[in-house]
Amino acid sequence: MLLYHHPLSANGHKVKLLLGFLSVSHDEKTVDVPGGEQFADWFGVISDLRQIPVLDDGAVRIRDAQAILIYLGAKYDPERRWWPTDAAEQGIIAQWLSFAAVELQNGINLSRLYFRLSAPCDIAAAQMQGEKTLGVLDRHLANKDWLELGRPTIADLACVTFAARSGEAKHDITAYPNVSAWVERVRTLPNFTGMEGFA
Ligand SMILES: N[C@@H](CCC(=O)N[C@@H](CS)C(=O)NCC(=O)O)C(=O)O
Repeated sequence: MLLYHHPLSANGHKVKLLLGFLSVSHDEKTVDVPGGEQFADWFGVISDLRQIPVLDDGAVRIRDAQAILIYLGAKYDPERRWWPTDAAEQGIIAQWLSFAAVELQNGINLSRLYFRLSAPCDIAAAQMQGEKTLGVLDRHLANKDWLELGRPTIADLACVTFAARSGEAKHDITAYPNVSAWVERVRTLPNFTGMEGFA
């Protein structure tokens, strides 16, 4: 199994979290996205979207962090704790996968890329979106340890790295105490895999 990623990628980190929690052995290849390596000819063969993360598991190659979380949770977790089999439980978890890919990506993650890598974006809109999503998470996590099902699932993994790195996006996570406590809860799970600023 080979994961294409970059150490600063929050989307890549989500996948590394689950690989670690499930103790799935794998190799990693860094794609120098800040340096533009995603536009190299060789990577176009790996991903037509030219984005990381991509997981190559021999018979299958999958792009998109959320899709990869589903695949790993279905294939490498025999107890199906991270990605359950029940339709209703899958539906409520999928809400958060979508929230991660749309609302969190277009808010906190865009702001991160703007402040860290000078990526062009409407920073005022991204910041407003970031505050909105942190508020949604904070209200949802009041009196809850985990996003759904009373235990950690791929819903938490899809969302938590963006929240943990929200300081880099110039959001004040201390204004969201339920989010701060949840980030810490994930960070202290056994076999947690860290990244810069979330270690
Ligand atoms: N929907 C994708 C988004 C992936 C994404 O935005 N990847 C970024 C790095 S975190 C990337 O590869 N950007 C390079 C580019 O778009 O040129 C996912 O959730 O994995």
